[in-house]
Amino acid sequence: MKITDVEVLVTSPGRNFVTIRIRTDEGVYGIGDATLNGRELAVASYLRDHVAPCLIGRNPFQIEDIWQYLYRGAYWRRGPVTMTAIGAVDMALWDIKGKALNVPVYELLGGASRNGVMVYGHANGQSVGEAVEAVGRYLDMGYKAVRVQAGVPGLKGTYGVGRGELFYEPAGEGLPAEDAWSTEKYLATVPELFARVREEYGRDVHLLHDAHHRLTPIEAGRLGRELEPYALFWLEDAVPAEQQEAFRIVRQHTTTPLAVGEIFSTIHDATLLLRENLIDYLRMTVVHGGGITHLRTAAAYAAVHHVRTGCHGATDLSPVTMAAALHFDLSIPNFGIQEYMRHTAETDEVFPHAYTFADGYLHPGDAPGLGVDYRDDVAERFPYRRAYLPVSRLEDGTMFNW
Ligand code: GCO
Ligand code: MG
Repeated sequence: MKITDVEVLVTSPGRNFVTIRIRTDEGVYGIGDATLNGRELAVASYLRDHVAPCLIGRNPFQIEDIWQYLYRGAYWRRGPVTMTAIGAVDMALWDIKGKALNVPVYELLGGASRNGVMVYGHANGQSVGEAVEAVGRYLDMGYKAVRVQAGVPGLKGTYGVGRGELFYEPAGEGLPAEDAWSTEKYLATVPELFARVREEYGRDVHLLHDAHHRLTPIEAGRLGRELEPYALFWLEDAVPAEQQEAFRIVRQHTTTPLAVGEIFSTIHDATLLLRENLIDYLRMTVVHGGGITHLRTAAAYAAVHHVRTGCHGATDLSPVTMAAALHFDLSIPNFGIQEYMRHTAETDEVFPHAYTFADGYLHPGDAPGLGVDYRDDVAERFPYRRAYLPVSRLEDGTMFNW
């Protein structure tokens, strides 16, 4: 089998997605997600202008060799654009192999290690009261785990507070919106939020929270400690993770489990975190982490250090990534949890998929390959629109972390 054509497809059914479709001389094709939120066209060009010409004529079954070719062959290793592009190709190749051999991808990865993939949904509200109510709606839908975020009184546009009930979409059309931030105001709200949620719903539900890279190590230590009575499943992105050593301080101050990794592009972003047992969950996922091939390396390294996975699954990761993540999650030994933010109806129409939700669990389905398709006729109705994530400033105007 040989690769004959590589297409890079851009569509915006409510938000932008970049997709690669790799065709072969035997008629089998595979698709991969190449979406990098707010920088979509950089990856599209990387693939179209620099990667596609190198793939023509190659054997798509040589997934590892092609991965190494693109990673080592670029000379400029790592980085989100490069690793997202490699991730997209990798997903498409696993899809091709599964379809050609007529098995779902999880069978190629060693088979199912569990019956389903536990997911967490996103409950949020402008106020603590609204967020507490939103948790109830997720429990009614059968979720076993819920991430909870609430607006911070006095701040406009807090991270994690959505516009709709099931969808949270922070990217907006046009130039970046500006949010305001105050760590003091935020820290004064969060413990009360979790106290109220536990009071209302008891101990049986797993609760998660995302600090979205906003705290210093000592502030994160304090928040983690104040949340200990509410037994969180995890506190995510407590501090920006460029400096892995910072997690030593957080770890010394709290037993709240820590998760990080959605912006990591290779395992090299997490080696110290894992070696020193500074985290509990690694959040890398297939699209930004170099594909299924590299994520298996990352998960294996994490497993050695008692760390489980918790793959990123926000709306800016297309249904192709969701499917790839589910095949991966189902197969590995150290799976922890999977983030699940539902896509809009338009997105689901562009990407018909075999994965299904029941009783708090997702299953990738048993269609050959990844079990996701791409409908050009629908996608064409939604042309690309420039969109960015917001930026964030302190109340005095100082640029901060969004
Ligand atoms: C999450 C993430 C997202 C990111 C988004 C950026 O935990 O789901 O933090 O909300 O902000 O994926 O593109
Ligand atoms: Mg996050």
